[in-house]
Amino acid sequence: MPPTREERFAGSLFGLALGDAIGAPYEGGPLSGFLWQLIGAGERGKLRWTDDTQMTMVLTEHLGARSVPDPDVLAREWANAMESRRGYGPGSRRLLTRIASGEDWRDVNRSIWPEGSMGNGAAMRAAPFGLRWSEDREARSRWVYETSRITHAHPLGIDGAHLIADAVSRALHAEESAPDFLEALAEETQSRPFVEKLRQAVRWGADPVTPARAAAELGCSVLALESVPAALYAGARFAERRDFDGMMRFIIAMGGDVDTIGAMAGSVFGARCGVGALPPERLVELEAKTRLEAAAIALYKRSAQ
Ligand code: AR6
Ligand code: MG
Repeated sequence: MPPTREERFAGSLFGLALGDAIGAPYEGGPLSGFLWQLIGAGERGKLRWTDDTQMTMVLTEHLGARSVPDPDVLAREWANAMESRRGYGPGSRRLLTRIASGEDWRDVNRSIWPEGSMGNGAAMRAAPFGLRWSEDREARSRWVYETSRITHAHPLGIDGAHLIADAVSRALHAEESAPDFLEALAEETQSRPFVEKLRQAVRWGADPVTPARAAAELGCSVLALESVPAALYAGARFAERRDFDGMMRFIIAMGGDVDTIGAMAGSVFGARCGVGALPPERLVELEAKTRLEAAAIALYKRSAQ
């Protein structure tokens, strides 16, 4: 039996949190992994997630509570929820600190780089838009844009977020092979640099390329242009086999921004396979499950209205 729509919503958000939490100790090499274990925020003894889940949870709650997002309110909610020991990107941390102290996001979002950030920080939190507006591309696209630029004004940062939202909404319905799924996303996106990366993965077809090759050809850094295609490839390939553990082993072996690639891939995996395909022994260890579940249910109800 294919998963219900409600199971897919929960699957996408829990898949994101699990991918993030399982990947976190591997991000940025052994030293930062060790530091995360030692001084990272979160509930001790649990599988602790990072900024990816933190921002996605706040966004999910925001979307569940209203018919359309309010970017000014959302910017303050993100800023107030920021815990610096959750592993935020350096640019985002600085911007959110300034927003928390009362500055308007429009005055700060290009203050570090003139074009804004092209990190993957907007893409990592874009899954809820794919769930909320899975049938309405225009609304999905509009709200991804209006909220991504709060912290990520660079076109590549925003394009990466569109792709993750589109991939999650497609995964809710599609039962395609990984190459067909990636090709459909390439056809939908207007962003040339992303199209090239996606087509690279499409050309591999059903070949099980190694993590080292995927990392070398797609990239796996904090830049959206690298980690978004890598996550879409891993998510699509392993969702076909309902193999979440295999997906995480592959992502850990690729290296780089492991937690965020895990989060993005996990959100696509969960939207396609449902919460029942996530490893139960890891799910019980996850921190803040009740809050995440409530947020998923509210978003589901809102999108069903
Ligand atoms: N020009 C040059 N370098 C850039 C530019 C630019 N326009 N934009 C970003 N970078 P940031 P994020 C580089 O700081 O995207 C966390 O682990 C620059 O080195 O905006 O929110 C999250 O979980 C910058 O510091 O953060 C994500 O995994 C970096 O890209 C990850 O970090 C990241 O951009 C990125 O989070
Ligand atoms: Mg990260």
